[in-house]
Amino acid sequence: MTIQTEGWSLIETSFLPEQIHHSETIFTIGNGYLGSRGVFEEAFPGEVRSTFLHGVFDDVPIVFTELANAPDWMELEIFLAGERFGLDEGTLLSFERQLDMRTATLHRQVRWRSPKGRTTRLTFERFASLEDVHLAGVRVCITPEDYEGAIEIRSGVNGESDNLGIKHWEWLGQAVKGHSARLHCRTRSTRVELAMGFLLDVTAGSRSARISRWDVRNHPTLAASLSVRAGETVTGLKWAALYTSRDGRNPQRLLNGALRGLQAQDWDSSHARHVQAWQKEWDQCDILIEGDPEAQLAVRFNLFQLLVAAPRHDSRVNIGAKTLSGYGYRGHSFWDTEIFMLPFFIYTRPEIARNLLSYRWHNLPGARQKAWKNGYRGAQYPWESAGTGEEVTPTWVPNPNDRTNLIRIWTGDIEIHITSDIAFAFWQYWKATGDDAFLLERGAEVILDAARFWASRVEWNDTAGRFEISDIVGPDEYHDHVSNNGYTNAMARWNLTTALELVHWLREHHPAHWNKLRGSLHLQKKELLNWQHVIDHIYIHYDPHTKLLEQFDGYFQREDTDLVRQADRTESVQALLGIEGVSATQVLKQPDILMLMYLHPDMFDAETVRANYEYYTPRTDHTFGSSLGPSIQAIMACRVNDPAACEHFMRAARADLFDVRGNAGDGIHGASAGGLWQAVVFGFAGLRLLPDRWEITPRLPANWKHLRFHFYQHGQLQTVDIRNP
Ligand code: IFM
Repeated sequence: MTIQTEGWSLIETSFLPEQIHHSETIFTIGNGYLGSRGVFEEAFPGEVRSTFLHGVFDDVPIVFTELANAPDWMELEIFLAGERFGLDEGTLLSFERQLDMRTATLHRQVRWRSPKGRTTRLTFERFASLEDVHLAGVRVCITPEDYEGAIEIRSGVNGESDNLGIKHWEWLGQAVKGHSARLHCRTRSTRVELAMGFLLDVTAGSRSARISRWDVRNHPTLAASLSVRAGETVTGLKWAALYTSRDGRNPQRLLNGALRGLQAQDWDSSHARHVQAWQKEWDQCDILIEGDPEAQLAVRFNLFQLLVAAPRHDSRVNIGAKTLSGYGYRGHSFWDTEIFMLPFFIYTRPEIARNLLSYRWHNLPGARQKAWKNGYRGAQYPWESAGTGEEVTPTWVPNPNDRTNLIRIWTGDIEIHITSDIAFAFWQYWKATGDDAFLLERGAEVILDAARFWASRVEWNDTAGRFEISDIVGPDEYHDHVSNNGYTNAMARWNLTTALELVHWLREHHPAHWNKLRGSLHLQKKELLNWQHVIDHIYIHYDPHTKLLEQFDGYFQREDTDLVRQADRTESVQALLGIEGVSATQVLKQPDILMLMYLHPDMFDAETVRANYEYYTPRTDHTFGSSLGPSIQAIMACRVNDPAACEHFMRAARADLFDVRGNAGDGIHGASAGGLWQAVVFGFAGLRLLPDRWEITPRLPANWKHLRFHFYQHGQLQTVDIRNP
C-alpha cells in the first residue's frame, strides 16, 4: 500500500489477494446509516462482503444478537464479449484503488486481460450519500481496448446475504419492473423489515442498453446489454435506495417514493450534493498536520472512519467497537464509544454526540433491569450493548486454539466500570457544550441512577472501616476477579460526587425540575446522605511514600516479568503465557491507573502522575495488548514530557491502516480512531478547557510544522493553530 502525501487519499496500487480482508475494512464507505465494506462490485472468492445498517440487529447463538448483513446492493456482474470479469481469472495488467476521504468516494481503475486475451479498461466509483442517507450509488465505465462485442452488466439486490454462514433475512416479496427492481425482507427474530431497490441505467454515448429482467426469488436482477466497438465506453449507473421499519411504518412505500425520485437523478449533481455535505463535515472536524504526511493521512483516515459510522439521524443507536465495517464484536458497543470516540463528536459534532448519548438514555430500562437482576439499585449498564440495551456479552466462546473447548468470558458479569464511564460522558458533554436542556432532559437521570447503582454495589468492610468493590475486572482485562481496582473505585467515587454536585445545581437553578426528577426516581434525603458517606469512605489504594496507586488489591505482589519488554515478541503476553499465566504477572493489557489519571487531570498532582507513569508504562503490553491503549499512553507521555509519545501515537495511527494487530479484517478499531483525535488535541496540543476559556500546552512532535483544528466550546467554534518553531 502506498500513501499519497497530500493527505486526503488512501491509495492501493497493487492487488494482494492474501490481504483482501484488511483492504475491505479500510476501504469501507458509509454515511452513518449504512456501512459497506470495500469489496469488489464483481465479487472475489473468499471475500467478506457486508453492508450493515445501524440498529438492525438479529438474534444469534452465543453472542445473543448481531448486526445483520443486509442484502447486497453493490453487486455488478460484468460480461465482456461473453467472458465474466473477475480478478480471480485472466491477467491483471494494472490496478489502483483510492479512497478519497474528502469526498467519501471509493474509486478503482483496472486494466484486465481476459483468459481469451481481450483487454478492457474498467473504472468504478462508489459512494453512500451523506446528503440522503437512504441512497447509495455505483458507476462503472467499461472500455474494450482491442475487441468489439456485447458488454453486459447484471445487477440485483441479493437477499441471500448471510453473516459468515448465518442467515438473518426472510423473504417477503419482490418486484422487477422497467429499469428497477425491489426486494422486501425481514430479519428472522427481531422482525425488522427492509425494503431495498435500485435503478439501473446502462449507456454507450446516446445509446441505451437493452434490459432483461430476471425475477429470481430473493435476488431480483436486471441484465443490461450493449454491443460496442473497441475504444467505445459503456457506462453503467446503479442507484440503490433502502428503508427499514425503523425509519417508518411502511418502508416499501418510502422506497417506492425514493425510486420515483431517482428516475431523474444524475450522477454528477447527486455526487456534488454528497461532496458538499462532506465538505461541511470536514470544515468542522478536520485536523491539519503539516510536516508529517503519514500522521496527516492516518489522522484523517481515522476521523473518516468515525464520521462514516456516526449516526446523524438516529438517537437510538450507538457505534459498535468495530464501527459498521466488520463482524468483530458483532456490532456491539462498549465503553469504547463514551470514553474513546465520543470526545471527538462532543467537540466537533455535538449533535452526533447527543444522539450517541441519547442511545444510553433510551436504554435506561435495560440498565435498570441489569442492576435489579444482580440485586442492585439504579442503572447498571451492560458491558456489551446492542439494540435493546440488555447485556449481550457472550458468556462462553469457543477457544480459538482448541475449538472443542470453551472459554468463560467474565466481562459481562464483572467489568462494571462502564456505568460510571457513561455518566462521565454525559457530564463531559455538558461541560463542553453548556447544553442545560439535554442535561435536564436526559443526562441527569443517567448520572443519578448510575450513582445509585454504585451506592448499592459497594461493600462495607467492617474490619477496615471502608467501602470496597470486590470481584471485578478493570480496564486492564489481563486481570479478572480482582478487588478494589483503582480505576473502578475512583470512577465510582467520581460518579457519586458528581451526582451530588448535580443535585446541588438542580436545586439551585432548576428547582421545579429537581422536584420532578426526585419524585420520579424516589430520591430521598437519606439516600443522598448515604452517597456522601460512600464518597468519604470508598477505598482507593494510594501509598503517599511511593505515590503509587495500586491497580487492585495484591497487584504489587504479582510476578514482575520483563517479558513485556522483549523486543522480538510477535505475540501478546497473554498469548505467550495464557490467560492464567498473564494474570499471575503485573503485565497490563492497557492503561488502567493511567487511564484514570488521563480522565481526571485535576485529581492527582504532577508527582503522583509521574510516579505512576513510570511504574505502569514499562509493564504495559503496548504492542500487542489492547488497541485502546496506545492513544491514551501517548497522551500521558505528553503530560510527563516523555518523547515516547510519538511512538505510542504512531502505534495508534497505524492500527488499522497497517493492520498492526493482524485483525483489521474484522473491522475498524473505533476506540483507537477516537483515541487518536484525543491524542492530537489533548496530548500534542495540550488543550485544556476551563469554564470560560481554553488554553493549550503544545508538545508537537519535532517534524510537525503546523497543527490546526477546530472545536466547539459552549456552541462557539474555536480554532487552535500551532506552528512549530
Ligand atoms: O472495550 C474494549 C476493552 O477495553 C478491551 N477489549 C476489547 C473491548 C472492545 O474494543
